[in-house]
Amino acid sequence: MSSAAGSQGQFSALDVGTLGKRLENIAAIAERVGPDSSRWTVREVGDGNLNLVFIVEGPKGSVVAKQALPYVRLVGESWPLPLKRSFFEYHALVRQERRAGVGTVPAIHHFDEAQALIVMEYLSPHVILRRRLIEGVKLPKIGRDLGLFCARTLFRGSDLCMPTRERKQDVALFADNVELCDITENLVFTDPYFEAELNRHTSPQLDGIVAELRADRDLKVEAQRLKHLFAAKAETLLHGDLHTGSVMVTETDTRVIDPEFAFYGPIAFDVGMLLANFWMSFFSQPGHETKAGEREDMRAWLLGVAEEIWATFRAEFAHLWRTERNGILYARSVFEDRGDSLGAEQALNAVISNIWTDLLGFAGVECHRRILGLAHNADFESIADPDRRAACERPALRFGRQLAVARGSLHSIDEVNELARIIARVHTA
Ligand code: SR1
Ligand code: MG
Repeated sequence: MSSAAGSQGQFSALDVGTLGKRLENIAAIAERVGPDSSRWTVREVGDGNLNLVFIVEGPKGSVVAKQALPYVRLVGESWPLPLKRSFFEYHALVRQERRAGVGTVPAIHHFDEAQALIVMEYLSPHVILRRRLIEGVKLPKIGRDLGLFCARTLFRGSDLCMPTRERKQDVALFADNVELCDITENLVFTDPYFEAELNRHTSPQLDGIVAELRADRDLKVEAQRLKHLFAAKAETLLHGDLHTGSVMVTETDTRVIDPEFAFYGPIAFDVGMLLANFWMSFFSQPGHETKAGEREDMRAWLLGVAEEIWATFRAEFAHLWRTERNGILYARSVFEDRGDSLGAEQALNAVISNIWTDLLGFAGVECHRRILGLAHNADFESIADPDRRAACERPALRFGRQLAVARGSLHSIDEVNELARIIARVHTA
């Protein structure tokens, strides 16, 4: 695997005409795709908010090339964004593969820091998980795979497990991902709660509830407390943008992609973001029905996935707590080595309980920002009829408000799923 050392001069944005020449002399790529780039086919397929993504196919095989642009693609050159996000994505992928296992993220074939270019495994026939959920397709392994991914990456990247010198160096490395954190700090925690310039929502259908939420003092306070937590609790290396658009799937395989928002933050953030996207999918399903009630089964399945993610996360986190708790936190010298295994279990329960309460808050604000902010999600956006879309978005907003404000009194995933069902029934009209 080549690295930043193989960098090829000043940054220039690549296109389908120039990418082949850029890559053909890199042995790791030529071996996979074939030696002569004139025999390659290159397609630009990026539909995300930030980057260029190319599929490169040749006589021997295929790769994906992802290049960061010096601005936010969704908005344009008026919003500059540093290329170094590619560096953080590369380093996050390396750590995630080490912590969650080979085959949980795409394999990396080449990284060119100056060109902000990562060349990686072409995942095929994988598709973006969000797309499958919109189509109403159930994926049998998804809950377990994502629960394990979260537990393993988040536990093993924390002071519960890592040698603290190594972790502190890593905190310093990722602390420079300032601009991507700034996006989250503004778009997730702040902008939805006032009339920020880039906000939009389904209007006029949602005008009433939007005004109500923006005048809701308890909600605003909770959103700012959650932002405080996000900014101040450098607990573990996060993916940082773990939604259903950051996961590629087949029936039998699950890969987490796109960790360019990676930085050291609270364990609960990734899990909360992820669960919020399954709950939003639950609320969006009626908008994709061709006849009433058609997606009831899918909706029940989605709530079941939320349950499975949390159950798997908890069980794996507990397993790692008992077997890999070698960091500076909750030292064995205080508990097990003194014959106090019960003390270690009590501490585990306290840690899990904090993660649970915090993740509900993060899930709540994620539901809000995808409906009120700049970056909406396709679950709702692909419902063309605005009345129908608003009928799905409204209960999701109510649900998000309850998660953010009343999270301290929601004690189990069953209670939260029941809340989703009740709100869906009562607030759809
Ligand atoms: C300006 S970037 C908007 C959003 O896209 C990314 O996927 C993140 O979710 C970010 O918040
Ligand atoms: Mg992304």
